[in-house]
Amino acid sequence: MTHAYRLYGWPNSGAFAVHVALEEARAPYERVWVARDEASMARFRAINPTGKSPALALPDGTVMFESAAMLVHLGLAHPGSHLCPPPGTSRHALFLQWMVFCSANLYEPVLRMYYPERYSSRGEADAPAVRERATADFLANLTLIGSRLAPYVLGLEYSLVDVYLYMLQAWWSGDREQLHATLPALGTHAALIAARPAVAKVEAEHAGAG
Ligand SMILES: N[C@@H](CCC(=O)N[C@@H](CS)C(=O)NCC(=O)O)C(=O)O
Repeated sequence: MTHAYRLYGWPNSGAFAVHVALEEARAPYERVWVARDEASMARFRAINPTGKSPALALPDGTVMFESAAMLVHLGLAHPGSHLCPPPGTSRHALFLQWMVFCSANLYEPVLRMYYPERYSSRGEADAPAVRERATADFLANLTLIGSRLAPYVLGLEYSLVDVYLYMLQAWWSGDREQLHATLPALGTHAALIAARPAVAKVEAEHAGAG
């Protein structure tokens, strides 16, 4: 019997990139949308103590949280799908660098943009200032990674860090067309990634559920 992965989360969250990775790997998986009511969240916290989306149960039952770690793991666990450079190579080192960069420097300001009241003891009172700073940080870090696109993050080699970047840039709270006009390489990158069948499939599924 083939044991499947089980991806938990909610639509249009960090589960998106992991969902694409499972599709790209052609791995057997089950997708579980978690409802946000108290009882469902209590059940989810028993699986994933952070209570954040996503969580990934591996085929042997091990449960992971942290989306970047899931993407690295899936890339390594499915070498035949060529979703990351071979481990131990300099290309893999750069893959790890950009995965951590995306998690620490793009996902992090996104959370400050969307949940600004959590980042000050004054709550809502400081939310506009927290959001403004987060937006500036997100844009600065997007500009840095955007300057390296040729056309993918790793040059001519597509990898799961492209899926991660695609998901994160889509969370820009401003005008996306304007963003791509300012950072044309990012616009080209987004169009390339959106055209991948796995991405289009997952995007339609999340749009239909969200
Ligand atoms: N570092 C975590 C962040 C996960 C995260 O914060 N996910 C968001 C959705 S994109 C979430 O669960 N938000 C709900 C909340 O914080 O209450 C990861 O990369 O998996």
